Amino acid sequence: MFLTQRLRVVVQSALAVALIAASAGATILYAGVNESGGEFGVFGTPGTGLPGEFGVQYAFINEDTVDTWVDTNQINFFRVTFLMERMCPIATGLGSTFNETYFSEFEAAINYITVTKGKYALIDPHNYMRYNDPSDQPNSGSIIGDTTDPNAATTAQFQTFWTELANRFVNNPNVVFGINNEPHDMATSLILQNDQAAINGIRSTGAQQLILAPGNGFTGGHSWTQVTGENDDPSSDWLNQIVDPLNNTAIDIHEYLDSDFSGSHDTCTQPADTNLAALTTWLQENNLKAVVSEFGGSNDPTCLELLPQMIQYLTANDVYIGWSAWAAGPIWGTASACCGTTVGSLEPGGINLEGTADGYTTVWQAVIQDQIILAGK
Ligand SMILES: *[C@@H]1O[C@H](CO)[C@@H](O)[C@H](O)[C@H]1NC(C)=O
Ligand SMILES: *[C@@H]1O[C@H](CO)[C@@H](O)[C@H](O)[C@H]1NC(C)=O
Ligand SMILES: *[C@H]1O[C@H](CO)[C@@H](O)[C@H](O)[C@H]1NC(C)=O
Repeated sequence: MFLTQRLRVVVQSALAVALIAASAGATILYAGVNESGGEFGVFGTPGTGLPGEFGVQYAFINEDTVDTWVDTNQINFFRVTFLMERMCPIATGLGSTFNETYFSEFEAAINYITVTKGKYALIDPHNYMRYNDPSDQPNSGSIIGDTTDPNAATTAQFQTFWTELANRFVNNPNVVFGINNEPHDMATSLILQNDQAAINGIRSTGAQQLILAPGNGFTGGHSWTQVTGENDDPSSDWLNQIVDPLNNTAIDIHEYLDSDFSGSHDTCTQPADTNLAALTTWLQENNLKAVVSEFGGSNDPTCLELLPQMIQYLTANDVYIGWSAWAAGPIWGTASACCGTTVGSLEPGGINLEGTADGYTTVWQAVIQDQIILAGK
């Protein structure tokens, strides 16, 4: 999730593509939510909230609401966020030296989801492909691999980091590796270079699990074939050059349905079928799959209409193999995870700012729950 006024929105020329009939075979393998919280508590002056206090400034999941999601809502996929500056303290830098306390807290959440509950967990370094200053995400911190920035972590360090992380989960088939959250405003060729380094590191351990590779422009689906940022090449120009010896890497897509695709407004005006059409064609032409690991909407009637339509579009187009909504998590309180200030989060049993039921009731149960159609089910 990003907070943006800066996101340069290039409204897509209306590429009207007919919706494929909803009866086409569903190929959704993963359906679920984000569990956001491991990256919380760092906004302010540089260093704020680092390393942070577990359970106070950051936390990964509530086990009892994960139980609700799995046992009542029948989802099978959780995207679990963490902060790279907590996993790899700035003093020792990005690489194989982890903060073992933070890692074990994160590992406990992943193991609860994947071993205790038997579902899938997507590991999400929530870092916008930046490292060393998360105090004003998504804009602070040095771009990984930026050779013009003497403070930047190198692509080789990023590969070392992913090699270590993958090695720790190599024997857990229910783990999915997300290379990074929402790269933006950097050379698209460098995103490819960093993605490839992560894939090389992960595969060097023998890990065979699915990897998700992000593109530029906050990995937005609507802008996949467009110039984003100041002058950055479209993701579509570079991301089809990824090489995975196991052919098990999919594209990681985020897509919000409000006017500027930021997820900050409480009305939805951007239908997914037209906005994702060019991406869908690119995926088909390049024999690639995608997971929409972030999307969201409020309980406004416009969102309650467009959200289920979006999932229906993903279900009807076999290049999409999964989705996870933004967001549940243990420490949202009454705050909204996206989409205006009054909806609250998707955390089961929560309330919003106004003291009424949060988005779990008014969005998830209202319009998303019925859209879970998994392949083979
Ligand atoms: C490691 O993380 C724990 C938990 O957040 C924290 O208490 C500790 O100070 C951290 N250690 C370092 C070296 O950052
Ligand atoms: C790679 O995977 C895609 C999509 O699953 C598939 O269509 C393609 O044939 C595979 N290519 C190889 C070389 O296995
Ligand atoms: C999942 O959580 C991350 C972490 O904050 C967030 O950026 C993202 O938007 C969320 N995705 C969805 C689909 O909710």
